[in-house]
Amino acid sequence: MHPLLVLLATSSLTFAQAAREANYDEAKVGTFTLPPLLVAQDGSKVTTAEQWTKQRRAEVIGLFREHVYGHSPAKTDDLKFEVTGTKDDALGGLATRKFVHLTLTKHPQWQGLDLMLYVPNARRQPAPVFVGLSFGGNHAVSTEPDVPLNPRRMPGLKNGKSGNQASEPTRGSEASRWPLEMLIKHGYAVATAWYGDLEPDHPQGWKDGLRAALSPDGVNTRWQPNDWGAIGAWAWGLSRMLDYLETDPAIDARHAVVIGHSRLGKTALWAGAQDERFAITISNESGEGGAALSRRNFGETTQRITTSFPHWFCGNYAKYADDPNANPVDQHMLIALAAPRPLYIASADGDPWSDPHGEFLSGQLAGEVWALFGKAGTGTSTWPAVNHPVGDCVGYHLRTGKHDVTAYDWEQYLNFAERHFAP
Ligand code: GTR
Repeated sequence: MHPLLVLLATSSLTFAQAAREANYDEAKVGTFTLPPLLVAQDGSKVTTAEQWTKQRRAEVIGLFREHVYGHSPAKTDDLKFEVTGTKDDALGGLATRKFVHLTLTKHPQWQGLDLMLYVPNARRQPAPVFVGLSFGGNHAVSTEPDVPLNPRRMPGLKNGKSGNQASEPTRGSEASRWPLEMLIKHGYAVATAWYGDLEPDHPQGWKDGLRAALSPDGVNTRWQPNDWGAIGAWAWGLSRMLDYLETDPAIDARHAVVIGHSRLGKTALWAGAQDERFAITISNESGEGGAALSRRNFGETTQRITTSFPHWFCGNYAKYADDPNANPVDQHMLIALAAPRPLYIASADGDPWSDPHGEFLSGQLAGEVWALFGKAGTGTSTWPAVNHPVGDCVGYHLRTGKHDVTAYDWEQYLNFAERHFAP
């Protein structure tokens, strides 16, 4: 069985148990003190946008590197893009679809990433673009029969049973999360790739991904506690996708929106925090280790996530499993790293595991950094009712329904992007 399936199979029971046993009672959250966002490490108060930009921002990003996601390597100088297919009448003529194979020529151990790009044919100028990774691969995002199945080892379905290769029954299986036609009709391009191309999602996955390829010791690497984890590798890949998009004349890469759901929402937040070329960041139900405050004992906890998914983070993060209060950061500080660029946080009321209220609070508290730039964040300190989107530079909604990405979510993201990208 594929190691990912083994992981899921072996952890699902404990997982269900953990989910049942987690605290879902607001009255039992208790009190906690968050690390101050606007006090620099030398004790000085940060009161201007300039102080934030020149001093505090770098400190906060450094803390996240050291204690949560690890330090990622800089961009390498060997990125190669090869267009492997173009179809100018995709989606019934609405879009041009392109496949681009990204590799690192000096790091051939990494097999590379297959970027799938849909660009609206009706555009009069280069198109703004949503950039995000998928759980199931390009053939799962699109229903089009000529999108190649991912050739790599990945969880798939063969004759209705789990297999190690992608197969036809999984085609379009993630399409409801990627409403390509809707986005194309609104004038947006969509660039996506399978996250497993960057690193397969299991504790040993790094050996078959970017992290081993970029490390001098390859699969024999002994990771230091502040070295990057899988989220770091996935986020690094999003930046390389943007490197390609900057070279494509059909794309307006200055209007790139990085988006992700759940663990890939955590990834989008980390990518948007580090790479300021992303004009907007969107977190869809990213939960613990994403938008939700770690110090709030509600739903998933640092203890739980570092036990189930240790490979997502740097080793140091596990130090805070028993005491998130000892962590020098909390997630409102991650949200703040997007400022002054707009950022959107979405929660769902049927997804208490992600701590919707904690996700809102992060966004609301991060607003003090937007305020330094004379901009408003969520615009309210009251957690809004379901299906009532709020926010200026920090958008937020709590949708009805389960942990998923739905058309409702995308409608809000389109409104938000259109509002902020309007000339
Ligand atoms: C869960 C995990 C969450 C979230 C989710 C997902 O099992 O506990 O933090 O990331 O997976 O990515 O679907």
